[in-house]
Amino acid sequence: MDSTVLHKSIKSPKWWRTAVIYQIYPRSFADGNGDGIGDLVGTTARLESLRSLGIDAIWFSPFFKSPQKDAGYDVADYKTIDPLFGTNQDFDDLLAKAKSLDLKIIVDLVPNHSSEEHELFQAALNASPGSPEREMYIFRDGKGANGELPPNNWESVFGGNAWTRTTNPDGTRGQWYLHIFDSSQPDFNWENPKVHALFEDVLRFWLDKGVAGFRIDVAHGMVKAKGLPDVQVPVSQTVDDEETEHPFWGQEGVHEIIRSWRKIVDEYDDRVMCAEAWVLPLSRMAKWVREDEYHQTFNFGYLETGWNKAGLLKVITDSLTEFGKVGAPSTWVLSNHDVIRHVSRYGLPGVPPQGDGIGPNSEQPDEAIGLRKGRAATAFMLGLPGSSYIYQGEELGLPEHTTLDGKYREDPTWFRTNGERVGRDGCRVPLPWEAHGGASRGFSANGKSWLPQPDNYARYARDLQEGVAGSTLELYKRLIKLRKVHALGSGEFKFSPENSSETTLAYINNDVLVISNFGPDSVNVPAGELLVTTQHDLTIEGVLEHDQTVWLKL
Ligand code: TEU
Ligand code: CA
Repeated sequence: MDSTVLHKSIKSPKWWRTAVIYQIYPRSFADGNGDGIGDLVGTTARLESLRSLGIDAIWFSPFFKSPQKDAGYDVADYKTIDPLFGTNQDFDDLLAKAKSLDLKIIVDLVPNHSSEEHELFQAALNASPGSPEREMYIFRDGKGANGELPPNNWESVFGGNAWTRTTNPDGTRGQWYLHIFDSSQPDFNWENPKVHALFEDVLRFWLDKGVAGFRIDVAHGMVKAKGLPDVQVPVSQTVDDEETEHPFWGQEGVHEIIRSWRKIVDEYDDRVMCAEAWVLPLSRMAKWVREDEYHQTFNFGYLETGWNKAGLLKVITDSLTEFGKVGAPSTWVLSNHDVIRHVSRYGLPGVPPQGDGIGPNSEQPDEAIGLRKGRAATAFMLGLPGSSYIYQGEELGLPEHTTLDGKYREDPTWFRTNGERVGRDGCRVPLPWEAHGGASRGFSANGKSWLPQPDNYARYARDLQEGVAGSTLELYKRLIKLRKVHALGSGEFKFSPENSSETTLAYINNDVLVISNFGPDSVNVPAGELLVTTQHDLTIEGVLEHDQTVWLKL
């Protein structure tokens, strides 16, 4: 470790370069009409809580018209709010209130696939092979004497085959269509200019409404290799070396699409596109955020690093170096709706593969140590320069629901693997707002909730933490506030070898020294004005205990 400056301070950064962006998973944030599913009216009523948290922007997971086979990532109409969540008017009202609270709104764009219920897919099913309707999606004849075998060996991310065979109107078997995700999510054919036109129109529709930008789902998908060749390497959802080509992840042609979107987005003032691209290593990920492409991309390398000193030292160095080379800010993220909540990951000796989840038969996390490490990890993350993402509930220290009964599960992963992989529902459970707010703890006025909360959620309810010194909620508020006061999002950043030891890692961002202790023993910290610490409120007495982070003013 040396003290090279890895990030230079930026004088007047664009808002998204330093923003703390809060992810709302709409069906689990707040229910306004008592059906047990979160919605826009419920969310609008709770918006002040996000203002007080101090965040800059909200990214909403999809709330568009959808049969909800993949919790809304199967979109049937990109310009209409699903009645489950409300109306387009409810969205306009939400946007207006957010604006009055100085909160920006980012919406989710799902361009790789639609729902099977999208009118274009229905038209394709009802049209004949080779027709313009079928050309909107990826239909192929099967292999084998009677077309009974799928066109290639591609597998669905959720398990099983990535192809489903259609049935003709006369009952005979027909062509196959491609779905990299669930069979209810047919992939669009991005070779077709009409698909480009469709999404350009969608972009403008939401930009004209005044959203601050888009989170782009499967942002490195869309284009498939010519001829749809078999996957050679074992089927994996990420490309994780420098060179290997993959027939459906990170094809060169995707960059052209992004450039065309960037032109549209740049016609508007100060909007942003954030890419969900599970691509590693970081040098490869950085190609998605070159000057004329996406503005930023979720740093999944950081998310996967875990609570360990050497790993964080490396991933931060690589991130700031690689994103720096292309002039993009790095982002930092620990949790989202696809991964086990980070406090629960840190409570386990090893982390299950992404998307697998934790079920009643799995090893159970240690809740106390997980929370402790989780708080320390968040404090370490929020001092870094760039933009940070927070997933709803983590500001409460909320753990994963790790014992959810199979009968409640909705993730397609659960169905497609016959329960072998329990899937992602455990991180999607509705939020506890009030400890004594009925069976769903204030999520819904009548106690309903589409997934039941585990008993321990009572301890994490927001009202128990509001204004309580040392609570996770107050810790997040303080970190986000200090981050602004000291301009850490755009700060000059370097590691601090002189303040690090064998078990601690220290960095300096502007005038703030951040130290985390990863080891089992307490260590002494240098004198300095205490700004925040993750284990004691306001007093520290010069000692940093295990799994604790402290911010000191230099
Ligand atoms: O995820 C894309 C993706 O590749 C993974 O995060 C995937 O969800 C995970 O590996 C499954 O275990 C995005 C969304 O974030 C996710 O919620 C959707 O299910 C998926 O796209 C399909 O739209
Ligand atoms: Ca509702």
